[in-house]
Amino acid sequence: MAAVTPDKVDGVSYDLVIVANRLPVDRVENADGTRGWRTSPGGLVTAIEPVMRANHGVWIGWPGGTETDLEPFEHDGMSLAPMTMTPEEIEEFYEGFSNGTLWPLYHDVVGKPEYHREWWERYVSVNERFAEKAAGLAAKGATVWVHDYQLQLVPEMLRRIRPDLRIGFYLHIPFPPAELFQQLPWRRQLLEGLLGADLVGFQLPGGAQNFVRLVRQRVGHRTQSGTVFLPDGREVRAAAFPISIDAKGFEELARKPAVEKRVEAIRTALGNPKKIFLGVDRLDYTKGIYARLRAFAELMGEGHIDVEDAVFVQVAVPSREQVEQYRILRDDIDRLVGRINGDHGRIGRPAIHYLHNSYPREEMAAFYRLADVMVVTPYRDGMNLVAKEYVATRYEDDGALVLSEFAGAADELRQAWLVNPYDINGMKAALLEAYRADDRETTRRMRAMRRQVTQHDVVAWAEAFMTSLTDLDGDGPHSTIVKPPKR
Ligand code: GDG
Repeated sequence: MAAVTPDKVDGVSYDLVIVANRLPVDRVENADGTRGWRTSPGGLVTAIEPVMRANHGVWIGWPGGTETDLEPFEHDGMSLAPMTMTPEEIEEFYEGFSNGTLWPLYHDVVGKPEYHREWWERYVSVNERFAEKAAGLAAKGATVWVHDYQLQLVPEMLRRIRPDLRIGFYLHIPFPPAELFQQLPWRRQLLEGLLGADLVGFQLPGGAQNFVRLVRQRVGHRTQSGTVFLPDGREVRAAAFPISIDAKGFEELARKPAVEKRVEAIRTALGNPKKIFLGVDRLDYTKGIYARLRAFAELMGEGHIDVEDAVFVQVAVPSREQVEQYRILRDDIDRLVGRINGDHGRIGRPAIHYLHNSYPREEMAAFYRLADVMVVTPYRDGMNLVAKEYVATRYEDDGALVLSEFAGAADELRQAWLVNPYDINGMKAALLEAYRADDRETTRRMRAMRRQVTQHDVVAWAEAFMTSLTDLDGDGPHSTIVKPPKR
């Protein structure tokens, strides 16, 4: 790996460096044919942007696509350093090792992980490029915050080049139990990659425990509760930092008159059903879309729910369409929706409104406001922000949430109707209960969940991680990370 002199690559150096697979912007084509950037919607940008601004930070990531002549640029007051990606890297690093190996393995092997040596080699080389880029942009003693499963080798690679840095890593998806993780032919390298960080953050305490146990068993380091003791005297902390959303922002959005108007327009277009069920997911096999639609259809078939009274709106956001498993899933769901509507729909009254599309944030808020029963039933999910967003928009303390026990969010949203997504009968019972629940019941539950989500928002999450990282004793002087002002 090339040696990089700190401080002066690209002429600028930064006290805070965010490293994530994706940049927080998407390419857009302006009306006059010129190309520009648009901040991508999402919790991570909302969380990290204030910390970036307060600290003269830079964000390193891939902007999507295969453009090669990308220079660092400023957007919306954020400094962004784009990483290029060749078609081979997209195929082997991104679609291959990240989404064909790690994603299914880390989600309880809900899909079958594939192990290919070429994919692994590409994962190593892309991680190396990210590490070198971060090494070049970080000021002396800077803090680097690396994100997610695509970049697990970066902490160790970065530390090798720049031992002066303070390095944090956060995993957005679950960290699997040892029994599954040990399938991975490169398990030791990944653990050692993560051990380059001073702090490794997980969604839930279980993830941190799985990691520490694996480090003890597979790498042989001494550990004590959440701390790993390395032979060179360095300590690595593993802990849980459940991610959240911009709860206030979502509520404000939901209260906009334009959104309220959209809610009424959509309700009318749906034929004013008494109750609306809603699912919003990336079209991913971990999200349990198929089973939930089947459960709903059976309730209709058995006469518990009438198509004149209720409708299910399922938004499935296109995702990873180049990956074979995702194409198969799409076909399966298309067929199922067709069958259910054929069996249970009437003229002008389909049982399921299926939307394979993505929408602006306002429209998302309108969907959430519209839903009497929100159905979030993943087989495994690191957190699931959709569940929290639904809660944030229900400012009248109404609406029912049916939530999988296997979503990280279930740890905090205890008052939801919690279900085991593998148990179709159990899911049917919960859907029916939520459908029939009276106002007192839904209000009692929603009020408690709203308290949780508003008090633990995404800014609190970022602050907790940063505070924990800066409080650790490191070697040598590190730059001070400033907390963003309170909203
Ligand atoms: C991973 C982990 C963890 C969706 N459709 C549209 C749209 N969205 C937004 C939602 C939400 C986000 O995308 C989806 O987040 P989730 O958490 O539900 O799921 P993943 O994408 O799988 O996220 C997950 C998360 O990382 C964060 O750590 O919670 O467990 O799997 O914010 O609102 N946004 C817009 N249009 C859409 O059509 N604007």
